[in-house]
Amino acid sequence: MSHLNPFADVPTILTAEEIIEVAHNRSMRLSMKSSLQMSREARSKIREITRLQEFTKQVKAKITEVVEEFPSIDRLSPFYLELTEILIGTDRLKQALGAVYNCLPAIDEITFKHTEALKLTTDFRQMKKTRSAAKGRISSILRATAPNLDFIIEAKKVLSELPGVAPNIPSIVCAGFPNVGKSTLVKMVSTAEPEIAYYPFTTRKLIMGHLKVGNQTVQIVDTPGILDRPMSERNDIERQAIAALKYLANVIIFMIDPSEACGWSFEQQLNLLDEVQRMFPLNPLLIALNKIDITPEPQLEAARARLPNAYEIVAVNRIGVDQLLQDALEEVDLKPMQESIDEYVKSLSRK
Ligand SMILES: Nc1nc2c(ncn2[C@@H]2O[C@H](COP(=O)(O)OP(=O)(O)O)[C@@H](O)[C@H]2O)c(=O)[nH]1
Ligand SMILES: [Mg+2]
Repeated sequence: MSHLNPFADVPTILTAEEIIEVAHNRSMRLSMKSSLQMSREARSKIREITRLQEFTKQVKAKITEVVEEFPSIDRLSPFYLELTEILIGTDRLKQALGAVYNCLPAIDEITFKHTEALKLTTDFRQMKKTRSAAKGRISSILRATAPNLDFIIEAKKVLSELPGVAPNIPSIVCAGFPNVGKSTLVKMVSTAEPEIAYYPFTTRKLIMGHLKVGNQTVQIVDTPGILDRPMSERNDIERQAIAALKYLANVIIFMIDPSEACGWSFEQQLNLLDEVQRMFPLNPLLIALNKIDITPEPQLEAARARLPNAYEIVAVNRIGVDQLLQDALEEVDLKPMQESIDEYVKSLSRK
């Protein structure tokens, strides 16, 4: 799934010092084939010009690669855009990328001027000095933008660890307290072993399963540690990152264990349901009462009375599960999705 994350394929980005070192080594390793008839001066001149140009070529290639291989911020899908904003800051990131790119004209100019100077020099010691001076000045430009490169490197590291989600496949997100049966449901309905992806906070994971409902592929996402405890226990960044799930969740299935075997009271579970509903006011949400096989009748009756529209399922035995999924999928509005697919296809032809 990692290829679905637009940041996963960004090649390794070098620090300013690494770029300088690579470019230096390449330029000094050049072996010059020069004719024996050439004077020492002429040989020296060719050598120093070639070295300088190779140095510049390497530096520019590395810089250009950073900017061109980095996903265009403006074309990110809303899920990644919002997480980039929360975790990195899109303005700061754009500014860093722009600053790195803006080094190019100055580097060209230094190279041009020093190459012209080299052409006019007749003293071969002076040639070496001129070449060295040019490399020094280019290195200074790189060092001045080192904090930008470091920032981009860090951003890439953080963003490439985000889960890979397919923006155009309907997604069902499971929420509910620990042990209510979310993983059981996801494993039960997924056609293959669900994949695990890390969510912004190192200990949080998204578990992504895939299934077919009719002829439609759907992703189902289990969110251990994410939507399973009260929001009041969370810091701002965590809350925001969780809110980014609104772009992912075409439907939320909120699971409740009325048997309370999970270790949480029915009341506690209703409170979390309320919070999740307030957190995702626009996402359709279906409520599933799970473990009805072990729920005593009075408790089940009480749950039904409070949640008359809830589905009743036994995730371990797949009882009621297929109806729940079918109805969940009906909540997914496929039209906007088709529009975003069209938009994506159009953006490809604009590229
Ligand atoms: N009796 C019964 N046990 C269930 C059912 N669904 C899940 N469980 C059990 O509940 C426990 C917690 O389930 P799990 O899927 O890990 O919960 P999660 O923490 O929400 O992912 C496991 O021991 C499951 O086997 C069910 O429908 N009936
Ligand atoms: Mg689980």
